[in-house]
Amino acid sequence: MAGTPDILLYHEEVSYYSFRVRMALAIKDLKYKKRRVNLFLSENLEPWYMRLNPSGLVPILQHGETIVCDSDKILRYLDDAFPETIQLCPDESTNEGHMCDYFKRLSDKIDVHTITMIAPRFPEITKVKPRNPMFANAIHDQAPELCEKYANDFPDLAEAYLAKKKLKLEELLRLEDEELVETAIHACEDVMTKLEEELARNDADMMQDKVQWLCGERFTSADIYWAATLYRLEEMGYDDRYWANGKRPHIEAYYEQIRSYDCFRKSEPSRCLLLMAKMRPHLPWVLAVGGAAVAAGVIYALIKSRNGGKFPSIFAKEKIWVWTE
Ligand SMILES: N[C@@H](CCC(=O)N[C@@H](CS)C(=O)NCC(=O)O)C(=O)O
Repeated sequence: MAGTPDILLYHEEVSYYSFRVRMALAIKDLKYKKRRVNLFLSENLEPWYMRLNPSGLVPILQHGETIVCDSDKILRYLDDAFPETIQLCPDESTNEGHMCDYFKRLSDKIDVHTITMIAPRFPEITKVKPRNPMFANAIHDQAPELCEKYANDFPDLAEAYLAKKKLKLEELLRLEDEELVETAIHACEDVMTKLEEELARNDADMMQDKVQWLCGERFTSADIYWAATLYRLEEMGYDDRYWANGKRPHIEAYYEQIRSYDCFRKSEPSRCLLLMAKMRPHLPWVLAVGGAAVAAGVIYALIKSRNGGKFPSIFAKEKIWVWTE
């Protein structure tokens, strides 16, 4: 593995933008350390993090003394800082560079935030069922108050906290915005149609035996953008609506190709975390059944030990499982 160990990625496992950066680091085969910033516990609002990135957003890449915020800037930085690694952002003056920019902007037309955080509240509009339940309560209604408190407690960060508080209040107001969800869902449909057309055109141009990515033979940052976008749409249950089962066969095939790319698999959010999130609503049942099983085990062991290592049969003639005290 190439690279330097003094790279530290502040990220959230399930964050869309963090996924982009993890993928870039995997493709570049760069060794790095990770520090999870738990957005579900508002760790990104803690002063130590706001000092690193006053916008309180993940991811951040720290390379030695250099701190880079924003996934797109990080991708570009990694190309510049490690020119010997696979380059992901082609020169903007080339045809490949134009295409890369075009596909990235196309992906950014999808309102991922609304689709992830707000749309699940309106299943009658989306007509889909999220596979990842983690986002259901991801917007904290306490966040504005927390920002206010931190603004008072840490005057050096007051400006950043008050700006964040304003954004968090706006975010809360959008929670009930049905129209916003309608717009996001339909805009996404249009973007998918456009992507399908572009991929069909690429397919027609495709040279035999050559893997075709969005901008040609090379995997670029445009593919990273789309890998993260299609993954998120799938997590939120939109694959059936937008591309699966032959609906948009070129997107289906392209996503299949992405999914089988080992750098994608290495960078996916932890399965264990997702499983835990899925189990969470059933936690009372899991605890009750688990607790009952443990209690039964203890009683069984106790009875056995009191009866010389044997568990009495319920058909036994004599009653042998008596307490000896
Ligand atoms: N433009 C930024 C966006 C980063 C972003 O929105 N991150 C989200 C997680 S996917 C976040 O940190 N949200 C926390 C918050 O809004 O307070 C990038 O590309 O890195």
